Amino acid sequence: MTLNDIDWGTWKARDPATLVFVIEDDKVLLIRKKRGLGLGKINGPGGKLDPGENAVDCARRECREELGIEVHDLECLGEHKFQFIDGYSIHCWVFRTYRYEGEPVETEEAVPLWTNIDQIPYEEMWEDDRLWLPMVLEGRSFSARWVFDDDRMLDHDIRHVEQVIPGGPRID
Ligand code: 8DG
Repeated sequence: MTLNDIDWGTWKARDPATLVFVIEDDKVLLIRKKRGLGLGKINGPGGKLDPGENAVDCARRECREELGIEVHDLECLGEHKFQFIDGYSIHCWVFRTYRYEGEPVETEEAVPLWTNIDQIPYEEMWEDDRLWLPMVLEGRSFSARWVFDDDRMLDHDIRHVEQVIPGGPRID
């Protein structure tokens, strides 16, 4: 299966979701995920939108639930359309911020990992992350489409865009 096998004009994800990258000095706040999709991998905090919730509210809630921090001034820099060949799909908005309150703590969902921006452990992350996380860290906006077989990347396309509009309230 490739990107061309999908009708992107009518594509709608099963689940809308978010990812957040908090930056402080030369470090970015990553997590080791203890449950959910991508269990065991290193990622940014984030997760699926709840019914009625918009992407910004979801991003803030996930940072609170996974790490116990309050994030502010979220800047939406990227959008991912992930299609898995088993039929699952997820539409993920990616945020960056330099402002947060509290100290990240381990929770039932995640272990916090302050990571040097030049030592990001891509080998322990989703296969696609090395292709777009540098853009987030540099503040370049993008829109990307991906085809995955489980956690194996089959096809992809990344475009630079002027602006990314975060997803509105989830309606189930
Ligand atoms: P749960 O624990 O209640 O089941 O779920 P959740 O916390 O609401 O959601 P989740 O399973 O953690 O949501 C999946 C997260 O994984 C979401 O933040 C988007 C993210 N994600 C993918 N694919 C990829 C990928 O290829 N790279 C990165 N970095 N993140 C990804 O779904």
